[in-house]
Amino acid sequence: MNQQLLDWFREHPGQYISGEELSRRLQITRTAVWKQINVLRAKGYAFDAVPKLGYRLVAQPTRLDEAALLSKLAPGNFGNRLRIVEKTESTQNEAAAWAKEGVPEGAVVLAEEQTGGRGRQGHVWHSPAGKGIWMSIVLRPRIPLPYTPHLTLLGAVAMFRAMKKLTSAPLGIKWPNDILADGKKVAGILLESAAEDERLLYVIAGIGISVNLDAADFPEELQERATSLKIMTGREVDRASLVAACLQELEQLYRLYEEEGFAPIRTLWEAQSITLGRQVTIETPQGPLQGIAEGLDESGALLLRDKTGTVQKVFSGDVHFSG
Ligand code: BTX
Repeated sequence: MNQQLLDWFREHPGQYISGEELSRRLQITRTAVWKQINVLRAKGYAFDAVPKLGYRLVAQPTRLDEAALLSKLAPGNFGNRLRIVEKTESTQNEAAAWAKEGVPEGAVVLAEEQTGGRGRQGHVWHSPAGKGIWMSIVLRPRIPLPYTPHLTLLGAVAMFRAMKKLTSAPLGIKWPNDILADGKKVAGILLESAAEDERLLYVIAGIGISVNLDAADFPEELQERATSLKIMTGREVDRASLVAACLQELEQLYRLYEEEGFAPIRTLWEAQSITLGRQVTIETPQGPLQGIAEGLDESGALLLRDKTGTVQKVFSGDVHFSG
């Protein structure tokens, strides 16, 4: 039904088509026409609706095109094994299944839309169609299991650098894995790993970037907390270029980490952090902790100085700025 409706609009570019005519052509009620238009709007199509004239198709979503994306990547590197799916529950699941089949490091799964996108600790990651980067990368790091938090911080720096390259949005990294723009979340990274006998088998690095979402694309409860690159800069960003930049930055930092360990990553992370030097409250699994965030230790834990002067290591939690 969607397809027939779209075909009709594409055959009449720039023209208004009345609801009555559409209902006659497609043999559905006018209410059904209106519902179908809204389904298409949710997929990224934009329509003008003018009383008495009808509907006019004014914008179509740009699709992530495999050939276009591959042409932007350096040969033999991250992203050369690439799967782009229209809709999936979560690219994390697709990438994990692929990793179990033995796909090499650097394989990437991208989805136009996720129906069950997830963040840390069971959070929902809102992933509407055609406007974001929802991707998972298979990594096979040769590091001890307790070092995996390094990769979260490395991923955040890579995303930050890629987004900085292509946009003018005022970005900063919030510990451990968020990219904020003007205090609102614009991107996040989720690491999920599989291990056997303390040995890492693979890590799936999930990257979510709200690229071309408009304010109305976010559910009400996220309006205050989330934003997109388009909202921040007033411009659409080419998603294929941003995917390519993310993969390039990620691979470069990953090689640096393999060669020199965590120290250079830690310096890069600290330089872009908006968490350090601030008074924060951290909701940890063990309860809230308050203090001043002072830096990272060699494991990637956040060093928090409380009001008695004691420095604690925090391994996971949600940071809230309190001053
Ligand atoms: P997180 O747990 O740090 O952040 C989740 C929180 O971010 C939510 O509770 C909500 O407040 C906010 N949020 C949800 N959706 C969005 C959005 N689209 N833009 C901005 N803020 C949002 C962060 O988890 C890690 C997210 C990784 C998402 C990727 S997408 C590809 C891969 N597949 C998958 O299922 N997850 C990863």
